[in-house]
Amino acid sequence: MSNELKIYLDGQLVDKSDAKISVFDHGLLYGDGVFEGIRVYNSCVFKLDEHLERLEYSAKALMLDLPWSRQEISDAVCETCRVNGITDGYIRLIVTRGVGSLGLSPRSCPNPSIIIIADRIQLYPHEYYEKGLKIITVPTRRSGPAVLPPMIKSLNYVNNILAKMEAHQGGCEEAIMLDEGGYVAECTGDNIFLMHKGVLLTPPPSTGALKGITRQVAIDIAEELGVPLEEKTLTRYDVWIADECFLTGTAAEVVPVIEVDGRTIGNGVPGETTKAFLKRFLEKVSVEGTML
Ligand code: PXG
Repeated sequence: MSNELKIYLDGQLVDKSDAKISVFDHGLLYGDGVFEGIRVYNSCVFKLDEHLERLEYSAKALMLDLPWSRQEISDAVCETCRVNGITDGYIRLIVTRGVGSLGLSPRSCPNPSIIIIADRIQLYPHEYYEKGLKIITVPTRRSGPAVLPPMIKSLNYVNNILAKMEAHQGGCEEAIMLDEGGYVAECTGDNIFLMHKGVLLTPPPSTGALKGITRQVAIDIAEELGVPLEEKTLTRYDVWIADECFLTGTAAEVVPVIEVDGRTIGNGVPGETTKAFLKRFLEKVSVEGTML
């Protein structure tokens, strides 16, 4: 056995260098497929069931029949972590439409493929959490439910990649994407929260955002900490005048934002509520989850 990372590919654990899929896979040809980004903390997979439910919903929306039960996928995720000795890391679970002929139709793809990568996580620089992020609003809009429902976590991320590049061009690491109506949707890979006059605000996911698993954790924390929460349509103005702002996502966890579009948020340092949420989040991930 080599000491290479093992990748789960259609029921087999194969060396990273052998983990290859066909150039005729519609996941590659058309971005036809779904994925999840999941974290493992302290030998427990955080919110695994919630991620697998969202994967099932994304697949259902794309009429992609998953030939594996939730338990089978869950077991495969845990096994992939175990064989690689990943106790704290990042899991990328991908289901592609599978191999077919050229042409959009998924009818030529009888068998979806499943890929599970479990690797060590590249953590964001510590200073993001200490000092907070500066972000900007970018021109690329999040697609609305009439175009490509943003709740589907599909392999089509070019919309978000355009926004990410616009963020970089503006000297920022993250960007606010507006929905088709010009309201705040989310960031390129994170949901957004504001604190204003003691109330926590976040856009409803129905029109322009992914229903983030970490977003739901933040909502749970608000309840635990007794912070009133409103899911409300938000404008850039609401963001500019907020007392605090933070982003949530599996990769980013809970990240403070201290400047948006050149406007200082609050005092220009991570807010007290944001810090309390991050602390509670880190407590939760260290004790909850599916044991490997
Ligand atoms: N919005 C979008 C568009 C996302 O892709 C989130 C919000 C946050 O959702 P969760 O469920 O993670 O709280 C996401 C998640 C990556 C990566 O590799 C991206 C995500 C998650 C993990 C890793 O860039 N996106």
